Amino acid sequence: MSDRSYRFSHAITRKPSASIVAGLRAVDTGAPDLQLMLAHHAAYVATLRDTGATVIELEPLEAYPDSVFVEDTALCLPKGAVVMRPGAPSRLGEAAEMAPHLEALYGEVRRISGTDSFIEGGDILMTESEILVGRSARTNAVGIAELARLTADWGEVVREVHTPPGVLHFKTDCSLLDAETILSTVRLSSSGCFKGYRLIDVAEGEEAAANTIRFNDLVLMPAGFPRTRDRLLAAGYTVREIGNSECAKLDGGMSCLSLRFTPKA
Ligand code: CIR
Repeated sequence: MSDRSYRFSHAITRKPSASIVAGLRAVDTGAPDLQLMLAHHAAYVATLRDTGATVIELEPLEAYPDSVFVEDTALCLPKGAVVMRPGAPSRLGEAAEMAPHLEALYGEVRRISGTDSFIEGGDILMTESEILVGRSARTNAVGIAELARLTADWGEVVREVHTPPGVLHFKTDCSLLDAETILSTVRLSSSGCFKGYRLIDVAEGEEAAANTIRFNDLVLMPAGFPRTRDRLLAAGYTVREIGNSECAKLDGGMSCLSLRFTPKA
């Protein structure tokens, strides 16, 4: 067992820019407050660093309102990184902005390049044995097939699954807690896509708590979901709650804010 899916030496984050107020959102519940988002973001980065990891904090990108959500731009694997092709037109250019940072760390960086291929990191859940990719409004079958082709010689197995209708990304509704265990909403796990894994359900009415990250010894989860937090504590996880009110206005959560990896030279 490699623990590749939750033990990492590095993370990349990007500070939110003032243009964040123009970020994409499914439902408009008001503009995010930049100062509060910066404070939450700083707490998130500090928590990643508390685990001993090196966190590379990139400068804000004003031209891309959603660029704080770096997860969507790439998939970092043990043998190399793959630059994504986001399905949101306003986010396409973010992937190219990330590529040089990955090239500085990884020996090999590949790219999703088909003009019909769309795929965002938020739809991808890497486990110990496979890569689950949810088809969604941002990720299509062509993009998933290209990812499978690009990573086959790295020994990766890609499995196409479905993101629930009306949910932004696959990982909006689930996260990996350890090599065997997945935290999920019932609306997602009832599809049967996690057969063979141990499942912990988020509490009913706390669906927004499903997007957590296991990062080394910690589980980072959004603050404000006490029943799901208590389930994680009861299962033995060490939990850190991070304010997420401003990212939540833009459908973002814990996983979206970082790329997590152990670079291979
Ligand atoms: C978007 O709609 O693309 C952003 N407002 C939120 C992206 C969240 N990313 C993620 O779940 N990986």
